[in-house]
Amino acid sequence: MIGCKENSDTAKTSSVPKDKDTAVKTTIPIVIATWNVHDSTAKAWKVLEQGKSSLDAIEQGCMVEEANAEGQSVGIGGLPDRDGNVTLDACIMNKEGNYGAVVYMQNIKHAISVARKVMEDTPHVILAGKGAEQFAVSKGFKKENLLTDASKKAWEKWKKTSQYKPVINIENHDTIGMLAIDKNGDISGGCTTSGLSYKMAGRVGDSPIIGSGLFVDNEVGAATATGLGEEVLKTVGSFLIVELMRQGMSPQKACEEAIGRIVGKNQNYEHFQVGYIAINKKGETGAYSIHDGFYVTTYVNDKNESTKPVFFNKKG
Ligand code: SD4
Repeated sequence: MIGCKENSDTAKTSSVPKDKDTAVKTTIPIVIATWNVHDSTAKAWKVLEQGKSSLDAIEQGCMVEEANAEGQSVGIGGLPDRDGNVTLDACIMNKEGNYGAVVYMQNIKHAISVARKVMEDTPHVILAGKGAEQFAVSKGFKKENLLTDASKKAWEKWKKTSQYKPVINIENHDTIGMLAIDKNGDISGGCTTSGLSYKMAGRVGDSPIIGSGLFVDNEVGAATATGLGEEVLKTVGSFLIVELMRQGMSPQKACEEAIGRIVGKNQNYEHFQVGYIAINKKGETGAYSIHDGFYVTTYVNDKNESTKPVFFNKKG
């Protein structure tokens, strides 16, 4: 077992929080991820247990789901765009605030690892499409067909009734956003996805975009998103959450505020889902979504558990 300790860093003070602090108190090390991804969090925890960095934990944790051909939202087996092409988006951020991403990448399942290579081995932060694929191949990644028979069948069924309309729906997806704190108290994060199913060709969501699908500030905390990326992008949700935590808000309140920004601007929020998770430097966590149905997996104190966070739309 990892020697867990209370992180002694004190939160920065601010006049922002008015309500009582509803953050879940935990210890470090800790891994938290969007959705029911026990195998991914278990792998990340194992890496932390070996004393490795939160960055290694994030990469290796996300890789588990990327390699799972049965999961239809990340890596191989991801549902395709409306033309039948599987295109992946991913990003990673480390404790120094460095960031790497790939967008609209095809034929390479470990998008999170390519994103890490972009961060570590290039002077750039984002590579897109063919350029990302060529870069991955130059780094030794294997090209493979990511469209499995099951995802092809699902796409063919969708085509029969969809009239080729891109989908915006409440729960068609399980993007992995993962945040971790290692035994040194350093925070990293990653986000990997095949994006919205049956999206238009060329569409890129929030997941690989810094500040939207993911943001990490090792002095403050980190946040990541799942759900309809267009709404997360328009409100720069993960950056917003980290900045609110910087001002003293708990991770829970900050997630609630970021969802509040979205629902406050959208009367049609019944038709889409967004969920956030966040962690602060002390290892306190928060999670909130617009609708019921969102899950969060947390591995801490040798326990790997999924919970259903509170949500905004109590009527739904
Ligand atoms: C996107 N945010 O591409 C992703 C989709 C997602 O759970 O997270 N689904 O918009």
